[in-house]
Amino acid sequence: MDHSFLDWPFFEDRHRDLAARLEAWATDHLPVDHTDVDAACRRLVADLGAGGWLDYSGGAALDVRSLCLIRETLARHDALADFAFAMQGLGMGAVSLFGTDLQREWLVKTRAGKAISGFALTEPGSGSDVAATTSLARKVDGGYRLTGDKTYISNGGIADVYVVFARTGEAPGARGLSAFLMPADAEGLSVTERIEVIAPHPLATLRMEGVFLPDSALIGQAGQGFKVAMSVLDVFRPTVGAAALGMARRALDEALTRAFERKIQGQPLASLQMVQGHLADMALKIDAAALLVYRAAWTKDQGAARISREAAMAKLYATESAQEVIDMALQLHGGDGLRHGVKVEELYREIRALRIYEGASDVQRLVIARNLPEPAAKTS
Ligand code: COS
Repeated sequence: MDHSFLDWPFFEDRHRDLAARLEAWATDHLPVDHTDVDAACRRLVADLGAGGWLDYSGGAALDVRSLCLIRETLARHDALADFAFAMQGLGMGAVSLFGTDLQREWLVKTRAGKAISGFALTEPGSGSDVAATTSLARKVDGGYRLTGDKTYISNGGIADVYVVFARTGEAPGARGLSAFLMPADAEGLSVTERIEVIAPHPLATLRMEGVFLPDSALIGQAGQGFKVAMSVLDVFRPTVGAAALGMARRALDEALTRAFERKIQGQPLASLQMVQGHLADMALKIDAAALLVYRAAWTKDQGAARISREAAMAKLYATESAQEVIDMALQLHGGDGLRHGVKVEELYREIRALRIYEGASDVQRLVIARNLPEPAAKTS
C-alpha cells in the first residue's frame, strides 16, 4: 500500500511511528475468524488491549489523528477488528470527555481490553432525531430510575458497560436529556433481541425496566446529554470516515492486483485505458477522503472546541466515496467479486453500515448546511 500520505503536514513523527507499529501488529494478528462474532469481538478486544492499542481509544487527551490512523489500518486488515477498537472508544467517549474520576475507573478496564463498552443512544422511534429520545430517567432518592428501549446498540449483549441517554426533562427536546454510565449487569436491564445484519457484528435491542443508577452515574450536567452526545460524535465521526478510507484503500489494492494479474485478450486488464480510468478515479476519491478525514482530525487536535462541519464532511465524503471505490473494485473482479470469501465481497457488505451509523449521510448534509456561513448583510 502507498503510505506517502503519512508525509502530509497533518502528522507528527509519533503518528508515523504508530502507523508502522500497528501495521506490523495487524499483519501478525489479522484477520480473525468471524464465524462466531461475539467470540471474535471478545478476543479482538483482549488482543487489542494486550497490544496497548486501546490506550488510544479513550482518556483525557483523545488524539483524533491517532484514532483515525488506527481505524483505517485495522479496517484495511479486518473490519471486525476496527469495529472492536472503535466501540471501545465510542462507548467510553462521553467518559473520556466528561467523566468523573470514579467513572474513569471503567476507562482503565476498557483500555486494558478487560471490559467491553457500548453507546446506547438510538431508540426504536428515534435514530437521526436524537432530540426525540423517549427513554425516561426519573429522579428518585439517591439517583435515577431508567425506563425505555434502545436499539441497534453495537456490542449489545457482550458489553460490560453502556453509556445511555435518557430524558430527565429539564426542558423539552434536546435540552432535556442526560447521559449515564450503566453497567450491563444493572437490575432491570435486559437484551430483548439480537439483530442480524448484512455484515455481522454484535448488535442488540436493550430494555430498561426501572433500572436504578446512582447520582454518581450521571455524566456531565443533567440536561446536557444532547451536547454530550454531539461532542462525542464530533470526535468519532471523522474516525468512521477513517475506517471507510481503510476499506477503500484495501479495495484499491485488491483491484490493482486483479488488474495486473487478470488477462484479457492476452493483455493484463490494467492495459485497458477504461480500466486505468477507473483505477485513477478510485485513487482520487481515496486521496480526497483522506484529506477531509485528516483535516478534521488535525483541527480537533489543535484544540478546536467544535468541528461539526469538518467531521460531517469527512464522514459523509469518505463513506460515500468508499462505497463507490469498493463497488468498482468488485466490478473489476467480475463474477469472482460476488463470491463469499473473496475480499471485495466482504468489503462490499462491510462498508454499507458506515453510511448509516453515527449519523446517516443526510444527517451529515444537514450538519454541513447548518454550519455554512450566513450571507453578509446587504449594505445598500
Ligand atoms: N457539540 C456541542 N453542542 C452541540 C453540537 C455539538 N456538535 N451540536 C449541537 N449542539 C447543541 C446546539 O448548540 C444546541 O444548543 P442550544 O440548545 O444551547 O442552542 C443543542 O445542541 C441542540 O442542537 P440542534 O438544534 O442542532 O439539535 P437538533 O435536534 O436539530 O439536531 C441533528 C439535529 C440531526 C444534527 C442531531 O440530532 C444528530 O446529529 N443526529 C444524528 C444522531 C446520530 O448520529 N445517531 C447515531 C448514534 S451512534 S450509532
